[in-house]
Amino acid sequence: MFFAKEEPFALDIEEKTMRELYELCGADRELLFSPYCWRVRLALAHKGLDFHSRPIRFGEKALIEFSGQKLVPVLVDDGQSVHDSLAIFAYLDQRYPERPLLGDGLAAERARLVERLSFHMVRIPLLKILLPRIGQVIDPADREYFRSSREQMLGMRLEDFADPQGGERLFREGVAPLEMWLRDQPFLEGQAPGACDYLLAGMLLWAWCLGAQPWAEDSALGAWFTRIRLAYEREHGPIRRASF
Ligand SMILES: N[C@@H](CCC(=O)N[C@@H](CS)C(=O)NCC(=O)O)C(=O)O
Repeated sequence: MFFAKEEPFALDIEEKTMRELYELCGADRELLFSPYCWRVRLALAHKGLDFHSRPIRFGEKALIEFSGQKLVPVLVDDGQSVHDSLAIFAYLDQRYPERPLLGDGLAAERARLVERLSFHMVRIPLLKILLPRIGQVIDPADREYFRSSREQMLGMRLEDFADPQGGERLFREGVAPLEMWLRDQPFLEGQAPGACDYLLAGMLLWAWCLGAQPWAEDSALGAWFTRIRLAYEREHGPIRRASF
């Protein structure tokens, strides 16, 4: 199991087939590059829960209409559909209480704060770096939708927002407090990883899958990320990475 000392749950075939994760993929269906979907993959690995992957492209969102909204990840577990990465963490804790992700109410609120902070300190800088790469890995049929939806979201042309060098600088500034934090302990949550680790590691996996790594391998953050990635890969095999 993923970092825990105990053995994984014994999952029978029936239980595995009941669980599905709808997640975003590129033209290459094995290239999964959504930070939010990676969070959920890491959370499922933490719980030792297996699932069937349902990779979907931007143009295939009709496949998640049943969830009543338009974003992935969507987890379907035991006939129940849950969307939004943090809501999925909460659902998993409630349904599978062993090896908590969020923990009690106060801890869950703290994770929400980390989510908000990581949105501005990590997601925006990474988006500046990754936008041109995303444009290249998605299905060509999705490019127009990607451009118009993101330009509307950002309020500017993609070319004006994308700035790989500026993004790297902003990223380094954004993660500086985390770098210091991780010099004192192996995980953001202490001696073992929890929701905050996965919320942030999902963001870094987004960059990593798209062939970018704006952190130094030998930094405390780099070592933390590699620990989480290798633990995941030991259980689930190598993560598909785009090369540019
Ligand atoms: N708050 C949501 C955000 C989910 C989200 O933004 N998903 C993106 C993929 S990274 C998506 O589905 N985009 C589809 C689209 O923009 O059409 C979460 O944490 O799960």
